[in-house]
Amino acid sequence: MQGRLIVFEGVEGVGKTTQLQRVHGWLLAGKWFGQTGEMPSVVVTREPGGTQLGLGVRQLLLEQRGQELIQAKSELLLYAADRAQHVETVLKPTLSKGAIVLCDRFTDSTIAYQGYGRGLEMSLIEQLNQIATGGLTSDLTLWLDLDAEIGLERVRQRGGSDRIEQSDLDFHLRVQAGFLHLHQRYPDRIVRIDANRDEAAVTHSIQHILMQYLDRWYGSALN
Ligand code: T5A
Repeated sequence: MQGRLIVFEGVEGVGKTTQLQRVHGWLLAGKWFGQTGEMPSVVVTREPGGTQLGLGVRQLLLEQRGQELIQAKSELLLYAADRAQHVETVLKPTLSKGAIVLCDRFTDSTIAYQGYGRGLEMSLIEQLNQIATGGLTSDLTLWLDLDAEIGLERVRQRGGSDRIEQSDLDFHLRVQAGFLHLHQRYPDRIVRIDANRDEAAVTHSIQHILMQYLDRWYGSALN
């Protein structure tokens, strides 16, 4: 059976990584799955940086390097290169074995950040996403919705902002608007989660949504 790709998206500091780890633990504990049959394995990955090549690309993208500004098109192409490697060497093989893949960011980040944020042409981004993914899309994207300013404040409190986090507030507000538009365009694939609550409340909402999708996908195998 083909696996399922579940993606976590949102603005900076929205709590994706925290929630992805909680969901990982919950899925592994297996209470959602029935006693019969073999539970799918669960794999965690991320973009950028889900491969060896991707780790190098992630450094290039996120570290502040001297005075040279990375151009928007160069940035877009680096994300696409990271994704092409990730899809071919991690996502496709893992999904073909039937695993549930939890991925921190995917194609919708490129639309929100490089499209809405940087203002690059959407047709160019969609073309590159298509080339990098070969048409692979998420089965479910959990969009953690939080005011960009609150997310940036969380990042500040944690300490150590990266190159993209250091962009001005208007950029982050455009990214946030981008995620809202994507959710409105694909309401079944991109589900909104109110991330302006404590971690446990956010996890609870995610589990509620996930149960509906897991039921659709695995039906009678569920508890
Ligand atoms: N990017 C990525 C593009 O521009 N284009 C693309 O195509 C792709 C794929 C990647 C960067 O690249 C950009 C987007 C990003 O700028 P990243 O590391 O994946 O970098 O993304 P970040 O959003 O920067 O990851 P962060 O780790 O900073 O944020 P998370 O994962 O959303 O948040 P998390 O879980 O680490 O939590 C942040 C802080 O908030 C606290 C946590 O304890 C932590 O201190 N927190 C909460 N506080 C209060 N209430 C809650 N509910 C909380 N949940 C977490």
